[in-house]
Amino acid sequence: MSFDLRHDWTREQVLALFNLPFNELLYQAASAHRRHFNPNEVQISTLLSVKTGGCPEDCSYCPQAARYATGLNAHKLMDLDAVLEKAKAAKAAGATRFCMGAAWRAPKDRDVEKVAAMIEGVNALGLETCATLGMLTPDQAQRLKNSGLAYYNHNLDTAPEFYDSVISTREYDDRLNTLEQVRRVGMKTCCGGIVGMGETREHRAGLLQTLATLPTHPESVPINRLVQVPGTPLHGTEAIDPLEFVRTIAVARIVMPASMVRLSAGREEMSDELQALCFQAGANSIFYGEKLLTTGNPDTAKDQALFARLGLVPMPAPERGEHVHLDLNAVESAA
Ligand code: SAM
Ligand code: DTB
Ligand code: SF4
Repeated sequence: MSFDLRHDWTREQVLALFNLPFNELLYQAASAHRRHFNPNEVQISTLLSVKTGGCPEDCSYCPQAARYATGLNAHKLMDLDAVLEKAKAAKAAGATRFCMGAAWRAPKDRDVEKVAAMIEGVNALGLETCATLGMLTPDQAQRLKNSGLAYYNHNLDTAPEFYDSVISTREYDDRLNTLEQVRRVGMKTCCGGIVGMGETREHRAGLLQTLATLPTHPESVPINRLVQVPGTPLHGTEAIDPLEFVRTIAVARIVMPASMVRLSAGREEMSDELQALCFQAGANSIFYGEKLLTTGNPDTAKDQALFARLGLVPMPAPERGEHVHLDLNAVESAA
């Protein structure tokens, strides 16, 4: 085990990292990044909402909660063939991981059967698979593992002490329990949170400390910047200072140095310069494609231009060792 892989971070130590002078923090984060990764490679994931809206939960950031009038068109679980068409397109565009999201509190067993077929189909295309379906029973976790699911995304979202002001229909411990079921059957965890929900720096430190003291660090750590959707209770929240967002990425990189830190939701509102700072701070994964689940994401051409400007290249899929290709030639002149 690498000397910097620790599971004993205290809240004070994580907060002390947040409080470092910006340049020192970025230097430490960039150093940790280089110890574990090629700093010029970025892992590319594409998201698909396979079941949209109509969710019974009250997550106050989420446009898919049925109780908030967000104008979203709900959609039942997609057909297998339609999902595989989207997965093929994602692969052709250069993604190595395909993440299927469903607006469920928890799936029914018959839903899991249908998603298992999607996972088998996506795996057969040569993509890494990820799913985010809500809370899982032990048997459901095992069924997904048996279908070949590599990653399960289930976020802690925020610090334990801020959680109750964001969600009331599900406990923090429920989330920890689902993560335990996922680990127990040998799937990798994708687990992070959202910033910009009105939380304090202490809360951000609390989220990262909780993640970094799980029995194993989540292999992927999505850091989402709240996408403010009209109709959700968090619409109108004061936006997080962009440099504080960069600090959050940097601290995530230092405390979970061998994990993929994903610059997730919120990129559409970020400048190239802010994203470049996030990559400098150790972010090494993005969602690629015009849509997240229900909200927008930068156009692929814009991301290709950003990669070309920064000399970033897509990270090959680990276990397959395939080299992926984003067509950067078309945009080289923009660099
Ligand atoms: N329903 C399942 C669940 O909650 O676990 C899976 C889908 S849910 C949409 C996945 C994650 O998306 C949430 O945990 C949250 O972190 C993120 N998310 C949802 N709405 C968001 C928003 N407006 N801005 C940023 N992240 C958001
Ligand atoms: C994660 O942490 N972020 C993604 C993924 N996991 C499933 C979802 C972001 C959703 C943003 C709001 C939307 O598009 O609905
Ligand atoms: Fe439902 Fe997931 Fe949205 Fe919460 S985050 S309302 S559980 S879709």
